[in-house]
Amino acid sequence: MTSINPVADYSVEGEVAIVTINSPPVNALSQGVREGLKLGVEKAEADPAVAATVILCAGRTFIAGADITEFGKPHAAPYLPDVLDAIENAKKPVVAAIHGTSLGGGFEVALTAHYRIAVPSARFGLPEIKLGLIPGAGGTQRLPRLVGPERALDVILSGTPFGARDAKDWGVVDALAEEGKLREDAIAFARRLVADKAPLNKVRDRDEKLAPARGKPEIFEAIRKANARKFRGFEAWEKAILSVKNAVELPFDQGIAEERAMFMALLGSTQSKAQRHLFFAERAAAKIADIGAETPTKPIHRVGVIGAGTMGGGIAMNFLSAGIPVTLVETSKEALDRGVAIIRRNYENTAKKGRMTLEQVVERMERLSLTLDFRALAEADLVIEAVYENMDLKKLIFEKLDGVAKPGAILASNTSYLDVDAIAATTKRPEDVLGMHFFSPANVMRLLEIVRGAKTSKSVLATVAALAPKIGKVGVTVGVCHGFVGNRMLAERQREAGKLILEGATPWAVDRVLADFGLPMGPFAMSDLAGLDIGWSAETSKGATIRDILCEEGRRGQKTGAGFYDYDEQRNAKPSAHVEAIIRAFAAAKGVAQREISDAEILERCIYPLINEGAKILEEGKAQRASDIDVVWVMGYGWPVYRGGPMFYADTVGLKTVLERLKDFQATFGDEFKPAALLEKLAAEGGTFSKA
Ligand code: 3H9
Repeated sequence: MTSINPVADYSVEGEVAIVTINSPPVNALSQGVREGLKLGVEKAEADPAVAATVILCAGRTFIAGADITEFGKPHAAPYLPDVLDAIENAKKPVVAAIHGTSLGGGFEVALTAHYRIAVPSARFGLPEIKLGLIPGAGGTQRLPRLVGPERALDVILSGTPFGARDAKDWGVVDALAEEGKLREDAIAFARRLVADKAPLNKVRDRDEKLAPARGKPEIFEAIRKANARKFRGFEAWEKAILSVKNAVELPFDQGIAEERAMFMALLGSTQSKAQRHLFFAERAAAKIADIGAETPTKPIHRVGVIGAGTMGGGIAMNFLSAGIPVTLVETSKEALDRGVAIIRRNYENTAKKGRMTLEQVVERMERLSLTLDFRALAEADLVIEAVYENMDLKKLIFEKLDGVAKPGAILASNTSYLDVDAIAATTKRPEDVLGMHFFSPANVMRLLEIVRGAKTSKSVLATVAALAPKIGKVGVTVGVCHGFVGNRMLAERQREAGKLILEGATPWAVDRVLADFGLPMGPFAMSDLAGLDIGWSAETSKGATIRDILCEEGRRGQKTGAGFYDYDEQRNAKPSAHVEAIIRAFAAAKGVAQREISDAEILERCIYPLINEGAKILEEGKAQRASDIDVVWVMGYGWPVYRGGPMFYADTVGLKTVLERLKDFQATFGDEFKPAALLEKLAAEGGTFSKA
């Protein structure tokens, strides 16, 4: 074995050269890997003893894509297209031997080889769309030639990997190797190619899967139409469709050139920068400054959940799905029955959609124990309280839990606002207490705010942080403050939205502006969906707010057919002139003058105070880093990924601009807009939140 460079080795077995890439953790296509591949293949070409080449990767995976950390920085030769040319134009067959994940540029390397062999557990995909990109090294031109444009677009637009068996069925790989014997099988495969004088198969020359689609633009139109909602706001989707259409209609070299041009343009776009930022933000969120790998974690074999309402049920499902048994506790049989019926129905619906088998539904339900006896929680390693937001009730529950839970058990509250330290203080073991704030629907939303109390032990925090990915969540560690990170910032937006409608913007205008910005829905549509009467009581309501008036009239949101909007039978929303009149009268009674309000003002009034609050959260150390706040907003509140989260968005707008607008608003509307000191400081230094 000889070393080509620090990340690539070259060896020869019989007549087969093996170029091994070894660049942990994921063999991404850094300069060294590109160089290793090119020099390795060239060496094999020049070596008279060699008749075929195998490209193999060491470690846990084949090449997982371009090196994302290199994006946006000056690029050093050799460039990927030149590497791919060297592979494809080799005169001796090149075989890609694949294990782990062959993604993005890594899959494109494999598609350039003349043959592909993979172990059954290998996975393939073009996830560039998730980074606001399209494949930029031939993926949009070669994959359609192997599997047809529709299936290729399915892979490219979903960004979701597919398995080796599908790859074999679809003609993406030529052979399956035995699990764990990839090297031997790939060498044997290469030897057979030599013995059979097998041709140098170049995917670029294939046409049989493209020909049937030629002259049929309706194929692409149908894909656009079917996904219009999903694609809204994103730049890369349309480019991906266009590029695959090029594969069908243009000569290969022209298709490649166009693909490269679109890829490069997207690489420089704010959208792709935002999505790349989130890729690293999601991974950074898992790291907690003072907690290293040496911090011991506790085993979690059984979880207790207190409360079988919507939240409790959803929380329980996360653990049941991850194979962890759950004891669900309620105070009445009716509540327990209702809760368990919802869990079962949710699973059965998933099964109906084909995303789970009926056996899996049964398995999950069998992991669920139901009880009215609080003492059953004694068996649990982690107990999560999920009753409604009432401090007295939560304190009572934790006091009782303290007497029941086994020593060392983790005691968590799913509170979305309340003081976790005050809750912890009701127990004799505040070091075992923390917040686990799930987002509704808790079985779907990926965010988990992990609320670190003043006394929470490192081991308890490390355990919950490690548990988050096991139950499909991205855990973000936050400090104790009212509403933590997400709801504390949301309150700023809600306050301004409420003020804006009094000042003359309609609820539909506010909702439209925020939906156009890319949020799934605006605050008023959201209130209607959630129900205006959450936390409202008919007995104490005195028409003191617009919400009170609407609820008193029976307009309690979608469920009653009317709220801020009117709803038809299919729950389609229609603006209500009646509500506009209510708001006008209310504003007049309060002495608020109404005026025309521009879309720009609506957006800035709703978004900038939220960003300002994010800056205060950072100042106070309630979030570890600005990117954690971005993760919270993208995963928990539907902030558009192509805008990277509120703090990243502020960076793209420019902190000086955000600061100036806040100061304008402060001068007009008062100190609710007073800029955070951190924002003032960064704006003065020309800094950004990302680099703060
Ligand atoms: C592309 O290929 C463009 C081409 O079409 C055209 C080029 C011209 N680069 O996720 P993990 C790091 S676009 C740099 O925790 P897992 C990651 O940050 C690219 N670094 O592990 C983490 O670092 P740290 C298309 C990368 O086992 C560590 O590796 N490819 C890259 O759960 C471990 O990652 C993709 O989009 C990278 N490409 O999952 C694939 N990938 O430990 C992106 C990972 O410091 N990657 N890192 O936090 C993935 O989807 C997952 O990482 C993978 C492994 C499934 C591979």
